[in-house]
Amino acid sequence: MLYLLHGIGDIETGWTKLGAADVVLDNLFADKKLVPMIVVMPNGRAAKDVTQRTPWDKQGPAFEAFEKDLLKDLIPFVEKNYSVKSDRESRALAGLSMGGGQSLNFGLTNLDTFAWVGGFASAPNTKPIGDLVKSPSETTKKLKLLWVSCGDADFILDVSKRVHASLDELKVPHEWHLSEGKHEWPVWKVDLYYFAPKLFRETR
Ligand code: FER
Repeated sequence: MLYLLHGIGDIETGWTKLGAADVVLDNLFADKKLVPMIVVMPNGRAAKDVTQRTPWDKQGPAFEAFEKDLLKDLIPFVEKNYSVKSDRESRALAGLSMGGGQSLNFGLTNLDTFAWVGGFASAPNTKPIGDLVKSPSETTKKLKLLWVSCGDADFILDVSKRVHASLDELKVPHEWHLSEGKHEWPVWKVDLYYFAPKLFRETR
């Protein structure tokens, strides 16, 4: 199960309509590069009146509040209604920008729920790593993959750089990918292309 989250300008259709996630993943699967997986692409705003057209500085709380929806509502719903694996090592959480910040914020503080976490071009909603990694040894032990990536010309590259440097300082293993590009879909599609094949495999 991969829970894949969108950014501030998108809704739940962003990853397929603009990111062609279905096509990228189907092609990887056809090439035998992907462990079969089910991808859930929810709307990541938990607020009644906040949409992708709401000014950016007013959207933060809706993205933050989604943690409770994801953990207490969406994942239980999926696992109750569909025949899916429901152990932590069968759950991945990744996203782009605001969704990248959500993935790092929620993933790193819920290690009993997720073993695979990815932040693509994570936004300033990303909390300081000191808040997310209380025990570097536990994080290291429990995470199968921690992926941090960004385009080299992204206007919020400093967020990912800070995450990468902080994780290095704490000696928490992670994959750091600096790719070519701005804050744009071509970068995130490539992120998905390289991130997804790593999921749900033996790592050590
Ligand atoms: C910001 C810069 C970028 C910000 C949010 C973003 C809320 C998010 C971008 C995206 O999701 O694509 O200052 O503040």
